[in-house]
Amino acid sequence: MNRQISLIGVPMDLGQNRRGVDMGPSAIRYAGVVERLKKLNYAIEDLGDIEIPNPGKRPEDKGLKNLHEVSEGNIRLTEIVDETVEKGHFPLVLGGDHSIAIGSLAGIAKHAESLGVIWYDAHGDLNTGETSPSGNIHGMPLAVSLGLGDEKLTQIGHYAPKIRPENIVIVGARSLDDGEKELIKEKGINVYTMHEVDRLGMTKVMNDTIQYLKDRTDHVHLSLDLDGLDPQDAPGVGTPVVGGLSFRESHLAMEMLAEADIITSAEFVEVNPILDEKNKTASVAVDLMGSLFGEKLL
Ligand code: 6HN
Ligand code: MN
Ligand code: MN
Ligand code: MN
Repeated sequence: MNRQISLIGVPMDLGQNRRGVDMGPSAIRYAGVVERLKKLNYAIEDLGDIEIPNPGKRPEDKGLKNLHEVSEGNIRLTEIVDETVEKGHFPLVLGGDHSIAIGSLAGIAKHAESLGVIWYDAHGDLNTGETSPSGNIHGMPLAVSLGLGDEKLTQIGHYAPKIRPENIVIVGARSLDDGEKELIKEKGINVYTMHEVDRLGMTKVMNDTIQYLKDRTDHVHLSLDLDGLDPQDAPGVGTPVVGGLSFRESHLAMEMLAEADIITSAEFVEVNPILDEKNKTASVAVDLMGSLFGEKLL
């Protein structure tokens, strides 16, 4: 594992409707992320929070809420992630809503021949303006990274697409919109829904995912949406869905990724302290980061 980590806070809440997720980076810092990773002997550089524009009053662009502001914020994030990878550091991005994966992936993808992505989420985030039931851009970042959707998003970094559909593995899905299901079938995207996780067990799901991505990619980005976990374990999220991955399954997944040593960048998103219970969800995020970066029980 890269021993130098750059923390990048992204107080973005314009990709969805619930206020408060812009405080996610503060909540995660408060839960002790820096101390936790330092204890594991990493050199941590905290770059602070990037500036997110205030929501504009202009009418919604083609049904995409706050399109201009989400685009601007992601352009900034792209630059910082790009510089971080350039100087040889591991970018650890703290959200903010999941629309920020657009910028994370745009910043990383130019450094990879074949970028892999593990999308740990209750949702597919594969909507476009046409298929979205909400107009919320946090439901679109994976489609955007495939080059689908509004140019203000797909052309960030001045190239598209950022990833190939066969290099994506979604884990934990249990709420997919009709258009997303069609896209998954059309593009042959790998999805371990909760059904597969229950049938196969997390050990097999992660073993297969790791082997699959090892064989075909040179960088792997972990995009972990806290709503991938069950709301009992991670209540502080804006779009909770029952029947999710447990704290234990998630730890196992992170430990297996640490052991395989394949993750080269990561983001933890959708932590909303306003909806949380005593910073529980931010603490879970930090616990999972501990495991991802090599913490062991014994
Ligand atoms: N997230 N599929 C729904 C939508 O509005 O597109 C929910 C998206 C949730 C997105 O949790 O990152
Ligand atoms: Mn705000
Ligand atoms: Mn998501
Ligand atoms: Mn989600």
